[in-house]
Amino acid sequence: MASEKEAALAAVPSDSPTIFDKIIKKEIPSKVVYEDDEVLAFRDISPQAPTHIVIIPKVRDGLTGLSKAEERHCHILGRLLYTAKLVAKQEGLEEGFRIVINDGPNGCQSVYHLHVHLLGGRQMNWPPG
Ligand code: DGP
Repeated sequence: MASEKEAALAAVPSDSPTIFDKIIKKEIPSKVVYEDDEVLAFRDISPQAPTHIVIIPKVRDGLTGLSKAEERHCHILGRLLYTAKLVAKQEGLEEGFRIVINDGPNGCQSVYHLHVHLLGGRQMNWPPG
């Protein structure tokens, strides 16, 4: 399996449907930990921490990545972060957690459907790699 960095460098930024559309439609299985009308949160297939959850908007609406955000996206951006807080509590991450949004090739983004990574369950380092 390619490393996350290799996958990111091989990914072509585009507006085409992604694997996350299939996860939203339940066409492929995922371990969903939270779902509402706007947001879906599921366990990352390649966890980088004991708890690693991906939080996505169910409707992409042009948000292939954070760099494409416009004023109209402020509501869903807030929902994504608030969901991260809810899920962190649900997962018992009382000692803290990290939120990551990768953007573009330099940011190591491999799936062009905006998503928030929620990582926890271990001591993080700084600076990140
Ligand atoms: P990023 O590199 O920031 O674009 O993160 C994309 C994440 O999506 C990466 O950590 C792995 C995860 N991922 C990719 N495909 C699947 C999948 O089919 N199922 C699940 N659960 N996660 C996936």
